[in-house]
Amino acid sequence: MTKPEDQIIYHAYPQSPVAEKIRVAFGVKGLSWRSVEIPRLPPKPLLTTLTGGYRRTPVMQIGADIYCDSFCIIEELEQRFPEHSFYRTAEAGLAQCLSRWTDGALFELSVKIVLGSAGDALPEDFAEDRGRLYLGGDNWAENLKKANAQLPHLVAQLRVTCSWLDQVLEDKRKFLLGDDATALDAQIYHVIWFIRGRFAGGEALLSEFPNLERWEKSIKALGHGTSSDFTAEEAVEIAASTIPKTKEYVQDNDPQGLQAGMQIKVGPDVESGEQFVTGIIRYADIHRIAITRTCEQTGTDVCVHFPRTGYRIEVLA
Ligand SMILES: N[C@@H](CCC(=O)N[C@@H](CS)C(=O)NCC(=O)O)C(=O)O
Repeated sequence: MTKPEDQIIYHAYPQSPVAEKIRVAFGVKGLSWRSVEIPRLPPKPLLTTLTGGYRRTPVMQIGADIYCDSFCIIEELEQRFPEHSFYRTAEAGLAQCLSRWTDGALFELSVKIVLGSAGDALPEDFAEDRGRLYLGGDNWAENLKKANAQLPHLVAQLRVTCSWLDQVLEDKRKFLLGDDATALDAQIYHVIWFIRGRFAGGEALLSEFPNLERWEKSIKALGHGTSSDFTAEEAVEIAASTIPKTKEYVQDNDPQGLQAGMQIKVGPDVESGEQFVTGIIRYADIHRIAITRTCEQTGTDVCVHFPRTGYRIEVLA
């Protein structure tokens, strides 16, 4: 049986599309995980006490190591559980490049369609929070109206991507890169899942693409691995009862001059005004930055991991 400090603890909420990306990734590898349901809106005190302020969804925890961002989570899952690799073809690097586009432009387009089509029907606090995150900070209300007015244009943009995917799947392959599911399936599927589930015109849009719909069924059939519920308090308790397992290492030639022991802050490289997380560098390489910080609630150390891609690091001391 897996020891408590080695269990995957997954902090997310059911409606989150990025959380669905990782649930599918769990399915690809057939993993078991503990599910902590977090609030959809801040404050999320039992999450941010672990992350140091990072508030996005999802976050994965294993013991006292905390993994922020779905990109970092997928990378960590691949390292810890290499069986049923997320990368079945020689084009792994190309798939990573593509995943940056799905996480950025494609996801943002789908958010605009979902928020824009819901318009005034969105609860005010939710509209403002997500508007600030995805629709340009202080200009969110104006941009939400714009998304509503431009809905046909936005849908026309997404329809192009759907047709590209449909074309890839035309030869009856089960998944995007062949008959085995890879990370790229999860990285694209969550956007389609979001559009089908949350955009009123989603079903009609997707019904134009029979190969894409068949692929959706194959992904659904993979499932989400095996999950069991866990409370946020239990998760914090696990972090407090162990120590971070990440080794201390900083790769040479870091372009930002990063060195072990430096105090830095790190956060999403976007203009959304999100809180950065402060800590001491424990691990840094081309792909990953991990910092040690003390959890306010327990007074014990956690190690918080972020991908380098899409994240900004500022050296404090
Ligand atoms: N680049 C991040 C994006 C995460 C993201 O934007 N998630 C959405 C949920 S789908 C979110 O955090 N929304 C605000 C929240 O949950 O508080 C990742 O891949 O994990």
